Amino acid sequence: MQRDDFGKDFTWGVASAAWQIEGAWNAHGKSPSVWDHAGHRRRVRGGAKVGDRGIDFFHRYPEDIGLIAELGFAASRFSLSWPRIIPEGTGAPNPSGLAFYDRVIDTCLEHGIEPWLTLYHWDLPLCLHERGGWANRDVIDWFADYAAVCAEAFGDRVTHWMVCNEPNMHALQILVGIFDRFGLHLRRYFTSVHHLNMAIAEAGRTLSALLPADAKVGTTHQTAPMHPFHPTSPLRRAGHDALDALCNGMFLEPLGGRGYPFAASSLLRRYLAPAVRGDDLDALSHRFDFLGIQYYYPPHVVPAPVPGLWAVPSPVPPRSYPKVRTSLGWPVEPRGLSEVLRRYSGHPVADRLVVTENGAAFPDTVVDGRVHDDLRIWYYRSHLAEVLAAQREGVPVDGYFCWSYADNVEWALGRTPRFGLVHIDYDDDFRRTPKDSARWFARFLAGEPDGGS
Ligand code: GCO
Repeated sequence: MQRDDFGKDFTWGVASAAWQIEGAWNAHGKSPSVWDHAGHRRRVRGGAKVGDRGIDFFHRYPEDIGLIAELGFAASRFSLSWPRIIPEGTGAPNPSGLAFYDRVIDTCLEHGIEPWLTLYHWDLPLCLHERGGWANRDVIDWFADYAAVCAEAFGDRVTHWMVCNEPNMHALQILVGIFDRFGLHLRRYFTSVHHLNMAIAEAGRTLSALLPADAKVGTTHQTAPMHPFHPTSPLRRAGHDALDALCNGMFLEPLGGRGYPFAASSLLRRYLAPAVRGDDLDALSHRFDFLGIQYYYPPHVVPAPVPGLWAVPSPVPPRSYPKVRTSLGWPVEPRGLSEVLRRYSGHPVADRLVVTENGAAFPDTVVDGRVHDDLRIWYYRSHLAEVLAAQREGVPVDGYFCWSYADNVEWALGRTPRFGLVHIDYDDDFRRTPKDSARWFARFLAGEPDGGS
């Protein structure tokens, strides 16, 4: 396997998200986001300082972008922080927030790195959350206005845009009440899901209307193949269909113009249907230029007598499951990646697919200035082989972004899981050390077959 096998136009990049890397949570007029708030309430392992400092990308972006270029990547996917750009959530943008992203974008371009922008990677301005957040239907307009501000500010230099990162995972945070009261907030969850979907479609239209004709507007989704492993159970089919509808279908089917999969789950009929108004189903449908596929592992699913769900992800893996696990306990199952690529090939939401996140956390340590993360190299090689296999079968996938460029703050788990190609020493002024996997990528991207190993 070598770089050229993927084609000359294939985009090789790294991915990250504002709250996970930037720090400077209240610098130059930025207001708190829901994730700053969660950190301050100790809902992030390690407490407030972890999210507040990120990996200090706010100050070190020149070093980071320089390193991304040195490794040979051609693109960097990062997200814009809504509360940095519009501290009050709506209304006037903050000039110094915009200026920060101007500097980041310009530095990328100077290094020959194409910036791929995500508008929203979960850091809703806290002030909007206090007005009901995603459960308040006004959020559809708030979000479209924010999209318009970003398009006007950066559209002259940025070609690739992603509207929203993994709405399904963000909705789960709302479901369990991570931003306020823990519990199961079912009605708020399903209402928020509908508004997220409406906002994604509307912001997609806003971007396409305001950006130059050659701009490419996409959105990303966390895809997971559901593999129920009790083949004899009568609940198997119902459980598969309901879980798949709740994890995937209720997000992508309406965007693709196919409406909500109400038949698959009574929960959808009971809790989501009441949020749908008159022309919503038309407004939900929007064709994007590309769909960002994000894949980590296939959850193992077991039947459970929960009406409307009939199956739950199980913490106990079946015996047939792969033995290699990441430090989060996720099984390493590369074939799942080609499976989801095949599945979304030809989906009406977009013609093109891009793997916008894939990667793994392992317990890395620095020894004599090196991090020997052979497992991560193996992880990337085996997943890239699946991308290539899918492409050879005709799946229109033309890009791959590693999660992540550097170790960073993993949502509720803080600094513990290390997902980076570059190691961050939190005890030594955030010192950056490229791991062996970064060196492997550098060789691979320079054209060495199989990264020279
Ligand atoms: C997600 C996010 C990333 C995560 C990564 C590892 O997929 O949850 O987009 O921000 O950090 O996936 O869990």
